[in-house]
Amino acid sequence: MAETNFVDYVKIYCRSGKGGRGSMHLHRAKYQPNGGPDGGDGGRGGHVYLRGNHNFWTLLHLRYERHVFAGHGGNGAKCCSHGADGEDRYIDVPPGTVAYNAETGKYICDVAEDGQVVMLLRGGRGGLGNFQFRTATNQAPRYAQPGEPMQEMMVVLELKLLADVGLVGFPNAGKSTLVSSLSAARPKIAGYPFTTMEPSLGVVSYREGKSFVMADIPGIIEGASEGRGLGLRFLRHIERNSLLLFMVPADSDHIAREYHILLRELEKFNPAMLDKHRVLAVTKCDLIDDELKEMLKEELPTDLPVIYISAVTGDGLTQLKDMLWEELNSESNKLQSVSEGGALVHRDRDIHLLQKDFADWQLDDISEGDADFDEPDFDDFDEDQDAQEPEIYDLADLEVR
Ligand SMILES: Nc1nc2c(ncn2[C@@H]2O[C@H](COP(=O)(O)OP(=O)(O)OP(=O)(O)O)[C@@H](O)[C@H]2O)c(=O)[nH]1
Ligand SMILES: [Mg+2]
Repeated sequence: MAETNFVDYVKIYCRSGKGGRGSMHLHRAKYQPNGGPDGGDGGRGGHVYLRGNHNFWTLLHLRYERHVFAGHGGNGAKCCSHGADGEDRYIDVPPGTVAYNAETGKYICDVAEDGQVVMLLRGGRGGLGNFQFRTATNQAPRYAQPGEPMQEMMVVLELKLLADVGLVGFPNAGKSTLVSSLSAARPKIAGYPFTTMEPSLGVVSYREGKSFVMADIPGIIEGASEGRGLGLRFLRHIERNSLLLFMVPADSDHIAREYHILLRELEKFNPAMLDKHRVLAVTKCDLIDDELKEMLKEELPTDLPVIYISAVTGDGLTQLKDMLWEELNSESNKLQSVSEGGALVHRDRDIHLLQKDFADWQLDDISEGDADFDEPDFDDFDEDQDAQEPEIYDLADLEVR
């Protein structure tokens, strides 16, 4: 199968820069043999940031850029010269990206808006030069500080699409057909299960130029939480939505039972999904007559609004739009609008699942084709260091002396 361009899940290795070391230097010049300490401070190491950028739709650009290294800070030098700060690195991600620590599964941050910048790893601080340590009683300190070490982390970035309404249903429920009839999106539609393999968005226009976004995701089957079908991986794309539209075909055996199976699978994925507003659409109602519709009414769930629709004949689509718009704008839903991040509760990822997802991703890969990863020895890190190799101490040691 051709590889898809929709990449919503990547693992990258990030490393901030280490701080440059402070210089230990004593000034000497003509007629000034004991010029005093003049060793400058080291520069700070570069930070690694995540930055929301709406020009990106997926994480495809990060698929082949798996290592992000910020620059190291330059060392301090004589004449109180401050070392250069290391270059910061920005990882551009589409708004809606969430970062997790790949080794522990812990949630780190959420980049929900364009231009939002979040620091992922802090660069090491530069060490102080001996100029900073001069005192009345020690006028020629022969020590300087080393820079702080860098930080490194394996990060998993997950894209959670930003949409208002998420479609939930078994395969073949008619989800893609609904999106294509309500919006200009043209997802693939066919009469076999799992036609939709990757999520897509459609903008539904409503009255008076208003619109909302609908997310079509692959179908869910019973046991998806244990990995059946395409699993529940795609559910993260509707985690952020404030409204869920459940879709059950009219010709299914028992509508309420199917609805409860879907609900249970959502709960296993993230119990917070059940806090969202829900609407149930009984699809393909052109297949049944009015008499059967009346009979079916008895077996419908009663805890949410239900509507009969047919994407083929167009029955009920206007009422569905009205209903969705009303639910989206209801007072209780406004309290947890997407922009406020209230509709999403981030849970730490199960570390075993993360490891399984990236089983083929080895840390050894880093050494291949990445010369920078061979860590330079601290001493040959800066060649233009003063000719006289300084003795380096940590501040903690200094207090003991
Ligand atoms: N009669 C009738 N058939 C429909 C209707 N909506 C969809 N279908 C048919 O149902 C089949 C499945 O439709 P899809 O839209 O691909 O279903 P899906 O829920 O996106 O399925 P997956 O992508 O596999 O999860 C197609 O053959 C559609 O033509 C409807 O309102 N009436
Ligand atoms: Mg589909």
